[in-house]
Amino acid sequence: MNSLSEIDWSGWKAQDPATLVFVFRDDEILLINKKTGLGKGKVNGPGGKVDPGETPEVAAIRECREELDITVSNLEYCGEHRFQFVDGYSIHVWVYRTRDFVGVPTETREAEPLWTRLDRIPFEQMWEDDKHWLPMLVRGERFQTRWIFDGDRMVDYAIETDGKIEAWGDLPSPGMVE
Ligand code: 8DG
Repeated sequence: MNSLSEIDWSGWKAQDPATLVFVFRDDEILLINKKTGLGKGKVNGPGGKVDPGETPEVAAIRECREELDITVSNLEYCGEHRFQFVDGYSIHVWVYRTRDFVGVPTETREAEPLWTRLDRIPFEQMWEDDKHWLPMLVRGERFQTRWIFDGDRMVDYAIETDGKIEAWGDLPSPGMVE
């Protein structure tokens, strides 16, 4: 499988539902060094699989508690990713952002917190797709995406946006570390 067109997306259902949360503070974004699970060793946002009976939003809040010991609120829906891996695994990820949280992000068994300047996001340490959509999330541009991955390698993708932008004001553009 090496192209999106080989998949019947209308009947596609992921094996796992999951979430990602991006917390903002001034011109910084809260990332993590992910220590367990899918994407272990990469930089990412907090998040994880949705448990049976949970909504994605409730799962997102729980994962921020479990991974960083913070309580997030006022989550803004940013979009959804549909990931199909060539080995058959699939995961559907609901993505949120917020500026509201209580507590100090603290290292746990699952994650080490990394407050990161928006112009210093380390895309080379992240999943290959993130550089395509994280700037959209920072701008407040909603997305619906589909990706094919062979392990860590991105094989094909499509990004749709409804053109609606929910801007938060003058945030710097995400940039690469030199
Ligand atoms: P476990 O139950 O398996 O131990 O852990 P979990 O914490 O519940 O789940 P997880 O393995 O951490 O879930 C995978 C996380 O990785 C989830 O937050 C979604 C996220 N994720 C992908 N693919 C990509 C990607 O390409 N980019 C980014 N930024 N995140 C991704 O699954």
